[in-house]
Amino acid sequence: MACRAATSCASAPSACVQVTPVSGPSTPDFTISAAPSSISVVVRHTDSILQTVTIPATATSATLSFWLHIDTAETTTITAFDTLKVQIRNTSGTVLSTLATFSNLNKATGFSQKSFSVLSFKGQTVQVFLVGVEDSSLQTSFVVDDFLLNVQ
Ligand SMILES: [Ca+2]
Repeated sequence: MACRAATSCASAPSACVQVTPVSGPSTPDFTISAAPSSISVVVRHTDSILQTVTIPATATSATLSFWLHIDTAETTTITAFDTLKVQIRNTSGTVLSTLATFSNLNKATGFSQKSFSVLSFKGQTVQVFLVGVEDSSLQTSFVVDDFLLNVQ
């Protein structure tokens, strides 16, 4: 992936300009700083997905659930280098609540189901927003599937 190529730029700075930023939201994917004697490259890879939903005002329960699998090349058991945030945002994109933050520390075999009450947003149209951020080395994959919003 792009991170690998950019990481190797430390030893071949001229190659850095060849790296094409991946698509993503407003935050820059690449920060490049140069000093007289060195060039350092920091790669920040951000991906996000969202789904806009309306939770009926008459709801008596509203549960968001999905399945999540995390695999990573990170070996630390202490530091969250790569994160996935599950958020509720308004339709302007302002974060109303961060329901959970997962990271490389949560790596596991197989999928597990996560669920959150979103009843407090009844009567509103909101975005279910997932944003994953990786640092410059060692990939982490946040794999999500089977989103459900169960309203009663
Ligand atoms: Ca990483």
